[in-house]
Amino acid sequence: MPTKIILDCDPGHDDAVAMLLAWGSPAIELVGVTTVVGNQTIDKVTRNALSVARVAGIVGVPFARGSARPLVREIETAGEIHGESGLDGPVLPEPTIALDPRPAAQFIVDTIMATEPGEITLVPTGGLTNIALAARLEPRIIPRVREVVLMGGGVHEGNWSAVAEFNIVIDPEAAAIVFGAGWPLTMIGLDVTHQAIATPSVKAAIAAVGTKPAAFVGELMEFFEKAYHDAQGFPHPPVHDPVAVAYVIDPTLVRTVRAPLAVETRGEHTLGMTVADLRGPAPDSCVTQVAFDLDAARFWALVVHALERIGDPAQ
Ligand SMILES: [Ca+2]
Repeated sequence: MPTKIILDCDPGHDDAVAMLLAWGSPAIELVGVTTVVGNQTIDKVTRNALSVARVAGIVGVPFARGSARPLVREIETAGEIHGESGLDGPVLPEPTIALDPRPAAQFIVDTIMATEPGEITLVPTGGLTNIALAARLEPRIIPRVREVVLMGGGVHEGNWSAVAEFNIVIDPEAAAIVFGAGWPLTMIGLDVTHQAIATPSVKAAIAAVGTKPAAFVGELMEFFEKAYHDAQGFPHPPVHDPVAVAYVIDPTLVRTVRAPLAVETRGEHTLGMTVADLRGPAPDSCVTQVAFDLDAARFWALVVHALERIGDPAQ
């Protein structure tokens, strides 16, 4: 049985790859895509999600628009990494599917309450605003969620500050709610996603798929490479978000360590830091874990396989 996921995202180049991986994998049933302010404004990332859906031929999956701003803080976007549109590089086709009328948090609540306990895995790859709002709107979802597998944070690395990662630091209060909710939670942070590098051989393998969606990913990676090089000095870009989806497909792709996790919401220099307590074995009550090493070859093979399965959808 494929694992049912809701992908909560802010496309975003790596979010787009995460969507394609989720849609193309036989191990995943994509039951919804929700959008959240992050890499760009909610209008832009929502339009981007719908454009990616058209590229990938995603049909029969509800898309719901989420929060336009973080819980407490002002909006902070990542134009230097993702461009003015949030998905600069390829031509983005006009969306053809209509949004679900519900706000994302309500959609998440309704979907979880309408399915069996333990059926839905939440995969947030943006700020955690929608997920925190859903947990507050209907706390009964918390014990019903199978697991939260999020891209965000890092134990030994930051990218938006010395110690904080973008998805966490743009809405640290929401992250604190989600990390502390009590549901099983796996943090796919920078320690592992900085190993998901789109190297020249990875790009060649994607190009060799020879389809329009694969070419679309190639164009995304071309922009992403230049942006990551100019902004953060990477020779080739780390493609963070699909690692969270890949973990759901095959947890053996990463090494995880159970550890209590907390989010810094007040630090003068450490706002948005994810603090993992790695001092010895985690207590039995600990429901959180953090990912470290990635089997990058098998990860990219999953992405290529998903693109092969998607093929060239009718437009
Ligand atoms: Ca993202």
